[in-house]
Amino acid sequence: MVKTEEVEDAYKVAKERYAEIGVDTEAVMKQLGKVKLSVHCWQGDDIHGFLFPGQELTGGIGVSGNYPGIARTPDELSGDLSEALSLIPGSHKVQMHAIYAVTDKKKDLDEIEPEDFSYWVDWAKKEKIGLDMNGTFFSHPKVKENFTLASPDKDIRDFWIEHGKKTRAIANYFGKELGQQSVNNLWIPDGFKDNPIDKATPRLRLIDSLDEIDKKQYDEKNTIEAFEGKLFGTGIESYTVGSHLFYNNYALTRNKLWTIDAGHWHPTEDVSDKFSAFLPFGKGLMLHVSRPVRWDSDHVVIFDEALVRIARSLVRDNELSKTNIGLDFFDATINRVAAWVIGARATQKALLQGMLEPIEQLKKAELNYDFTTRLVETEELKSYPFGAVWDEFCLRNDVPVGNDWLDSIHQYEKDVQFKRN
Ligand code: RNT
Ligand code: ZN
Repeated sequence: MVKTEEVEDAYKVAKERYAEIGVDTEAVMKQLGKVKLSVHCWQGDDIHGFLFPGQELTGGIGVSGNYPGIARTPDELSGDLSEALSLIPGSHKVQMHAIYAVTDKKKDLDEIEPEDFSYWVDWAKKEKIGLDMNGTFFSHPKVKENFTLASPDKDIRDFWIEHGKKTRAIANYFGKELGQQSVNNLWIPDGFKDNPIDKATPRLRLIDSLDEIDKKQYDEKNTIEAFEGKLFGTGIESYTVGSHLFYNNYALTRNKLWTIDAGHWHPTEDVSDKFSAFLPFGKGLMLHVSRPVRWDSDHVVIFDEALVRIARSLVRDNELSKTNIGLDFFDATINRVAAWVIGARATQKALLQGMLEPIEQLKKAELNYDFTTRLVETEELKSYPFGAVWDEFCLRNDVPVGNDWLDSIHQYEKDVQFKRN
């Protein structure tokens, strides 16, 4: 167990070191405490949901691994989420997906209503958190040849349009009940494995479908839509209807949010460079913080350079207030509760490191063409004692410091997860 006095002593030293360069660690911890992450429910059960037991995962995404203890029921999933949230400092949100509706009736995706999510709203009230929403446009027989909203078949499009409308009513209910705006994210798999002849018409159909879904007005205090594009999916390599440029333009012209999933780009692209190119024109961003390894593999987010860049850009460019930071990864080779905690804590650490910089000073150096100072200071900052501030932040937020949270996971496995079979 990490000793409290040691954490406090180390923090005192770190506070001094940062004060010397004009960084107020107390103010930074306050700032970090205000950043809500939107933790994705689907890491807990490998994106199965509860509406269609046994349904195969489709849409060109995939989960691998079979670590014991997967959540199989709403109570198991909400229990696991509560356990994860208890190990993540601060107060956050949870992202739902349509397939997580909890109902005794046999309902399809075009029939779900707000009441089918009352289970989650009651749970969120207990946890004192907000909920975000995602439509589920995959893992369903009405996905025809990988097409949904852009399908050439009117009946297929109509089914998914109705689904989209239902998700908006549900997100509106989340916002109303929980008193926090619920972001309703839309991602569809539509696209072709091989080279299409007509790239234009599917996109025009998608525009019509989206406009139809969004016809009804909802109070933005309660909900707003976000649109997530992508480069490709497995089996959908040659053409994606909802590409990045498509949704960038759609979000801009409809005054909605654009979702940037960190795994949806060419591996050498720096997604953090896109925020400041979109935000001067757009309403805001939703992020799906993820980790691609060679492809859109959705590995658990770790404290790596790509994550640090994302966090630094948000902080340095003052974009936190216009950005919803959601997580999106799924790994079944490790404890699923630990996966949430690893990804969330890594994201917070990256934000903290980004905040522990003399940003105004660095901006001044840059304005004065003093690139030597810029490089020296940013390099030296990397070995400043930010870990001591992180530990203090955990201590003050009443969550385990350092590796100590692994003991909680082992205990939870023994008491709860490994008893499931
Ligand atoms: C797929 C998208 C999408 C999904 C979730 C489960 O590539 O990233 O966000 O991961 O809807
Ligand atoms: Zn995503």
